Amino acid sequence: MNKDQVAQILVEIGTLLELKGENPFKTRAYLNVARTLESLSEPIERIVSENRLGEIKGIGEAIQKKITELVTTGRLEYYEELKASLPEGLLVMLTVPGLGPKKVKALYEKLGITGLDELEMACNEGKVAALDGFGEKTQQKICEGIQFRRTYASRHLLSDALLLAEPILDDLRQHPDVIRCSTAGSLRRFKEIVGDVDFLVSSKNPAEVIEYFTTLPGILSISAKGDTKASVVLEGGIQADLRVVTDAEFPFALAYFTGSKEHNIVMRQRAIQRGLRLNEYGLFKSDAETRDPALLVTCQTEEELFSRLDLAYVPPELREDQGEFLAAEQNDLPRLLEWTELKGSLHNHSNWSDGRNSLEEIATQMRELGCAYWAITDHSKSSFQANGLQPERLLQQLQEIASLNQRLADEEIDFRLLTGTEVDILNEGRLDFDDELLQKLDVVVASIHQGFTQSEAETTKRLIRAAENPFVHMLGHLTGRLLLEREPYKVNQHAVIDACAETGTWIELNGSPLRLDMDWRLWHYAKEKGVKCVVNCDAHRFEHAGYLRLGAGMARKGWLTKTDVVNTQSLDSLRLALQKKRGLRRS
Ligand code: DGT
Ligand code: CA
Ligand code: CA
Ligand code: ZN
Repeated sequence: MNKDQVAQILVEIGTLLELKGENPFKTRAYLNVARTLESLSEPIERIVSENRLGEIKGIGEAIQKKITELVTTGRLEYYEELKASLPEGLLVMLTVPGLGPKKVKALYEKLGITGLDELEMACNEGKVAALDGFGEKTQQKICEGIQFRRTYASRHLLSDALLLAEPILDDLRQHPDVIRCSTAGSLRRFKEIVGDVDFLVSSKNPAEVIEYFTTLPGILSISAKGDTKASVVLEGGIQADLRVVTDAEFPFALAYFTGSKEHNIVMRQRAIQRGLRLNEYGLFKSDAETRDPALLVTCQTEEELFSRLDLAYVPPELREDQGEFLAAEQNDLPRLLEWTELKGSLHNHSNWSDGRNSLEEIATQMRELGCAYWAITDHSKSSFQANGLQPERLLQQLQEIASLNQRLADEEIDFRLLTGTEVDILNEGRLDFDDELLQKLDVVVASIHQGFTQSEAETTKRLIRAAENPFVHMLGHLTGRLLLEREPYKVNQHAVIDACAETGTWIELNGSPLRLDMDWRLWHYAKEKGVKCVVNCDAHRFEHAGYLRLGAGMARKGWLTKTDVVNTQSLDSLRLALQKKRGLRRS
């Protein structure tokens, strides 16, 4: 158990004691020791094994014993008992923004509340407001806090976290005491779901930066505030951590706090193999844990750090210990897709089905955005809940798009709408439109929108059958998952990828924040099989064009390059590519 983990348990003990109504002097002692531990410059294991805890100021004998037990056995009897002596729900209540130990204790003792549900009920009945020291306003705040907690818990969509993190990063960047700053953790690695948001700053004046950070707009409450780090709750209930380091430490801390843990482990091993030690403070010429500046191997940037370990720079998205070390050693990392290389999305909706905007509006907007093309793939007739198009309506739409494109051509504008459909894959794998109609369309996306409860074998067969249709260009949102909302349907994705490889069918990477489907973990396999990716917005309104960036980030995480992604091509070569599968079948 490392010092941070020990510190965290000490903090929790302090909180539990406070909940029990222990005297404040005792509870504060735990918090103080936790602080001291966090700022230690040497590993706690060594201090304990050399029996030197007593030399550290402010750690009394009782707490020394507890730390020793934690470090040597990984658990602490006293803590376990303390935890067991209180209802578990009280700790959960503490995670509601605005509720501290004092309030939770009062709610428990006076109203017998031991969990979120009971708390919510009591709020609804006005019982909380009636308590001494609470009142209407507090009750209202608690209600909102419960909602936050429910909705967001500790897993959040990447897009939500990015939306909150980017303005904060901008604010940090502008502060005169900030030398360098970055996001870190899973957000920087572009994981589709993040637990919390991590910020890293280098500064000569950490106190100023911490003060500034904790008062930024968008910060709901402060969970912890120390000399060099702070934890806060952002709007929407997302937790965020800030660490402030010296500028010399910055590249090392950035690599460390970007993770992943698995990636970090290998980095540290590589350092050891070279007679070095790597930690969050630096890379040191030493064969034992240290942060002695005299031993530091200076690196200005992460690039230098990687190079010291005989590695090419590994982009954050690839730091999952999924083969990046082998590739980086051989200088064989792919040049990852840039989102600006995308020339348009091939799966989008208009107000002809369930989208918001008209064809005309879409053409204008996407052209101004700098796209070269944009496919209109409204739903097919069986998706009646999404206002799917009957064949006659689709034919009408083709005419409208043709005349729109004619106007663009007349005005010598380098942009075209492409015609298309997102055709439903029906239960047995038949398509919702017949081949004769599909043949008339520039782009055909085939997706499943119903029958989610079929067996894996059935669903897999459905998708393979759709891929076998010569008029289907790509499969849309392969698993139907809605992140944090709906599980993917059961499907053998590898088998479907194999079928796509055989039939020359592309697979979509749906950039919608809830989908990001097909998952980044499978693209490596698809790429090996030669299956191309299409990064799509599945746009239902203008703003969704931004999903190109999210989708591209996921494509990067899946190791994809420009040539792996179909919609990086110019309109002319895209048209040829769209003809290819159909041509194969005819000859
Ligand atoms: P999350 O927040 O659950 O989505 O995932 P991360 O990866 O952002 O994890 P987080 O926020 O707990 O920590 C950020 C990074 O710090 C993590 O990716 C690696 C590093 N880190 C944190 N704790 C440890 C640890 O105990 N050991 C190692 N090797 N690295 C750690
Ligand atoms: Ca994190
Ligand atoms: Ca964190
Ligand atoms: Zn769809």
